[in-house]
Amino acid sequence: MPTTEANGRVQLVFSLFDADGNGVLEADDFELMGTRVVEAVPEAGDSAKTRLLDAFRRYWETLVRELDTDGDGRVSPEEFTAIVLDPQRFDATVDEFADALATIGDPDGDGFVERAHFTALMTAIGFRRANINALFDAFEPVGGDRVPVTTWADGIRDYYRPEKAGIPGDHLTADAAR
Ligand SMILES: [Ca+2]
Ligand SMILES: [Ca+2]
Repeated sequence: MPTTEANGRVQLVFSLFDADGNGVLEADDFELMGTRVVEAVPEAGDSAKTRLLDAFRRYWETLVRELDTDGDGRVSPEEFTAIVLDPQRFDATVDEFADALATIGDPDGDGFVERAHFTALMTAIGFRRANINALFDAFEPVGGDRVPVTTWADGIRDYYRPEKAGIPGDHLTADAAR
């Protein structure tokens, strides 16, 4: 069974990805989200942008494939949670997504994500500013207020791990943060 924290983490993602707020995820939600997130770092290279758009599409395609239903192209919160918190079904997808998202946050390619880029990307996804700052701080930024790309990518992978609790990613679901 996933931890309470893991359920909370992915339920939050569901609510953010449901960009039109109709209670189910559809292909359009992912196109909307992908476009919005890519625009958050205008100076990123085209290959990084394409890679992230592809990662969002694969995220959606994995959901549809794993659902194995009549293919109405709609994913409910329950279906979403069951898939993304099952590493056997979702590991490869989240792996690619994590690397693509963290990499676009490093447009100058020095291996580090600056807070401004991190904040722009996470705001585009829909997370709240206080939670974003708390997460960045939990990654223990180094000189210049930046975190290694790999730290963020690993943090995203952890976010989807069903057995994890008390991780930096839990700062995103904390209501107390202001
Ligand atoms: Ca929707
Ligand atoms: Ca950088």
